[in-house]
Order: sequence, then structure tokens, then C-alpha cells
Amino acid sequence: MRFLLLLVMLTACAATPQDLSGKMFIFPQETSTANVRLTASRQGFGAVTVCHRSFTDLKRDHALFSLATRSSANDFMIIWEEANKGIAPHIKNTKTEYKGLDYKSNMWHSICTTWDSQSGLVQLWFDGQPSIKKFISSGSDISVSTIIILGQEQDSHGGGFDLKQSFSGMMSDVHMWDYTLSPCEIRRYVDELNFTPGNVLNWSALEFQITGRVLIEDKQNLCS
Ligand SMILES: [Ca+2]
Repeated sequence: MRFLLLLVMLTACAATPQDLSGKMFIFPQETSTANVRLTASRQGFGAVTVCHRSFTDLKRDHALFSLATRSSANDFMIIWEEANKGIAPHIKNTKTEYKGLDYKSNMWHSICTTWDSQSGLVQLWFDGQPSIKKFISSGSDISVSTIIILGQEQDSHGGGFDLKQSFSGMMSDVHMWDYTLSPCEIRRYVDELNFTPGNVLNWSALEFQITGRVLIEDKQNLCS
């Protein structure tokens, strides 16, 4: 009975959403282990928008968002590829690449990625600027059994991490929706105005689990 109570308390603790408004995750080391696993509030997506802000000085590949399912490790994955100097969305294990972005080190970048399974088109909004729409994958949804990880790139469902693709730096304002956001909604996100928070991942009510050295601090660390 006591064990059961402890179990219930632990479960309740892990499942309590936290308001991370004004805060950021800090990944202060390059490891193949440190990560944050995010709990999606719904599963199975015919359309997706993922937005996040990140800050790094890495000069190698690094994953910005990794969503794996049992059927595919790269069901929805966003990675900077140093060799190609581009941001590569992977959706349903298919990849496309956006080059020519002003992806500078040591400053915040807002990145939103939209996709819908009907048209199969993906679009990247980099610091509020829309890319061209590219065909990536159509006809089937992102299935249930999603595992969403920040800080590492999944080569298998919930694992297969590689230090050379890990993220170090800061990350904030991670939201995910199960529909494509309008250009005006994306503008509001980029400008940090009121916007409709993610209905799959919501930074102001985020369920997550930290493994290894990842810290949470206030984002505002400059005098203003
Ligand atoms: Ca990998």
C-alpha cells in the first residue's frame, strides 16, 4: 500500500506540467546522454507545426528537435547539417534541406517548421522569413507512439544518441501544434506576442523529463 502510494506520487510528480515562460533549457556540455524528453498531449498527426528558439556556437551537426515513432526514428526531425550548411527537416524518414539561411552562432534563432500530409509540403520559417515550400512526404500521418527529445538525435525509438549530433547551448519556447499555423500566427510567435500556444507541446504547460546535465534558468540574462 505504501509502495503504491509512492508510485502514485511519483507518477503525479512526473506528469505535472510546468510553466516555463521566460525560461530556457541549458545544455552546457557536449554529451551523448543529456536530453529532455517531452510528453505530447496528443498523438497521431496529419499536420504539424513545431516552433522553437535556440542559441548555440556549435560548428558541427546538431539536432534541434527529434520526434521518433516505432515505425521511424526520424518521423519529424530538425537538424543543422554543417557539411551542407543547411537546416534539414526529416519527416517520415524523408529529408529535405534549406540552405542559404543566416544561421549565425551566438544568437537566438526562431525556427518554425510546418508540414501537412495531404499536400506533403514542408515549409521552414527562419527568424520569421518563410522558405519555399518543398515536397517531402504525403499520404500518411505521423503515427502514435511518439517520443520527442531535445538535446539528442534519436537513431532508434527513444535512443541511439550520437555526441556528434547532440545539441549544446540554450533552447526555449518549444511549441507543437497538430495543424499548420497561419503566417500571422507564426509572426506572433516570432515577435513573442500573444499567440495560440501549442496543443501538442505547450512551453507554458510543459510535461518533461530531464536526463543528465540540463538546467533551467531565466532566459533574460542581459541587463535591459
Ligand atoms: Ca543519428
